[in-house]
Amino acid sequence: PVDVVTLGETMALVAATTTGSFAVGAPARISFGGAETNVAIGLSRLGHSATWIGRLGADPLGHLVKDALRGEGVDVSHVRTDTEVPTGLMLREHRTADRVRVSYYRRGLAGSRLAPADVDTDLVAAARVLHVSGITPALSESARAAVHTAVDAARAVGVPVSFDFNYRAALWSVTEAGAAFRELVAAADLVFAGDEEAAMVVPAGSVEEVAKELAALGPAQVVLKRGAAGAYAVVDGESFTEPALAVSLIDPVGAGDAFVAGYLSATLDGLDPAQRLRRGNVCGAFAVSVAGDWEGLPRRSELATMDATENVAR
Ligand code: ADP
Ligand code: KDG
Repeated sequence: PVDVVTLGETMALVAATTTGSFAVGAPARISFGGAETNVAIGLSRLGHSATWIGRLGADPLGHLVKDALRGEGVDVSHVRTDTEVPTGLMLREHRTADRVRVSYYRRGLAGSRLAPADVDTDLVAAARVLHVSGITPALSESARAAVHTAVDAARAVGVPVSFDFNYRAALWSVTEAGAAFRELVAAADLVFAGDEEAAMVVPAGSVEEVAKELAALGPAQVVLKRGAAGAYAVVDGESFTEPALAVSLIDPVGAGDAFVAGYLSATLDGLDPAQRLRRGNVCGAFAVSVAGDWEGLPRRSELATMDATENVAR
């Protein structure tokens, strides 16, 4: 049995490596990203086993994603190749030094065709944790149904469900997403959200109030990811807060997924809530100070490097 099962959409990525509009001949980096595979890679690097369920096209980008995930040690044996449509793609322009613009080519493409039949419910039922995000239910009716198939399979046998809001405004409205998120919060044991995301489901208020309101919907653990302010959690009615680490911000994309990987890793290791938040913050710090959605994620042996007071270790 696997430690963590997750499902969702992963797309290829073409990211400009200089600032300005896309132009002929401009340099770019080819990679890929997806909230759930970012989490799976983070867990794998920390020594846990992770299976990702998703669809990729039968094309060079599909091969790129699958090969890279396999190289990262993520189990891709449940990935389905969709021969009818291509793999989705994200284009990321560094429009100015401070403004990044992402264009998505995903609607109707392989990842969004995820369906209930793709979910091996026996696999989910044998896992230690099921992790889902709020991106998947926004992709299509079948993807939304796949999430519920996995969540129901986990709940039926008491496998803890982890849910990260991950609201994407390009995919659906706050109202639509809010209703879907509310249902998933009620079904989850562990919920991750940003302050603003949380306010899509419960009345806006202080961090403490918002976390408590979310916990009142059911989950035993509610974690609020707060960027450079670190993270706050309510675990079994008790509050915990941990500051972020002081690092240079290079690329904020993927920080939340890194945090989730760290928090889940510490949970699987049986660590206490403060240590879970701490490992989440360390992984988030690695993610934001390296370019790429997941490339900066730490291996277990590297976790302590964030404690070093010297910049160079030799
Ligand atoms: P999301 O990517 O979901 O919006 P956040 O921006 O809250 O998530 O970041 C997730 C975590 O990453 C934070 O809780 C924190 O641990 C870490 N993090 C984010 N931004 C910074 C930063 N500027 N400095 C240090 N750590 C950060
Ligand atoms: O959380 C980071 C992900 O969002 C990113 O890697 C790509 O899944 C993605 C998206 O929808 O933006």
